[in-house]
Amino acid sequence: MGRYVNSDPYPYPFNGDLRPGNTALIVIDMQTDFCGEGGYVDKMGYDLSLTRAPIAPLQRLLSVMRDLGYSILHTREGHRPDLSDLPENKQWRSRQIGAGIGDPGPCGRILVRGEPGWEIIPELAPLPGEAVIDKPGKGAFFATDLDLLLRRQGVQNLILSGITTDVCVHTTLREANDRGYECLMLSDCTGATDYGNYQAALKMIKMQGGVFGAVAASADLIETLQA
Ligand code: C5J
Repeated sequence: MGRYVNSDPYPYPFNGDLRPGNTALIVIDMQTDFCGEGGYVDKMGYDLSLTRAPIAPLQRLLSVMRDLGYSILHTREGHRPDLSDLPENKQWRSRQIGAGIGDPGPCGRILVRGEPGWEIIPELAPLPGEAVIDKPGKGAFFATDLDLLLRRQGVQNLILSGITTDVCVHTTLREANDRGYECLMLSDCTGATDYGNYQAALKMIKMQGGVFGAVAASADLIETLQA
């Protein structure tokens, strides 16, 4: 029997074992720096509507998954105020496009922990008890305790959302895939600074029979969870 989501290129999860005890939603980097006015992405000159697109679908999904008792985790990309965990080349590259990590901006120092721009946007604020993973890099598994938390909870299925699809979400997806997690990317709950990259990032997941997992719309996930 099993429970499956109507997803592409195969019904998710591969084994039909989808339940609160083994499934978590991770909401990646929904911070002002990535989708708010005056933040890092705004300073680089990108169209904020692309990275804000997932907000409303995520609000609906969070409400459903919280009610059904699914595990929810959030991540924040950011660096220590003394920048001791900021690779020199990462800072140099960000300065090339006029949004230097650690430099002052309209939302405080860019991508620095504790600054207003680094906070998760209020629309998607974590609830008490939901884990928040602070990460210095793109991937949420690098230099964090995410894997430990997921394994302690018995999570096998990881549902990915957040921004940006082609950078932090994809890096996390790839890290999760290599660790054996069964991954689902939600197409309407993620966004990128470049629409072509967003489309390509989703396409990459589905190639080779689902080389990184599967892709679904949140409505299809919700339909399965509520059935
Ligand atoms: C980036 C992210 N784009 N959250 N970070 O630097 O995708």
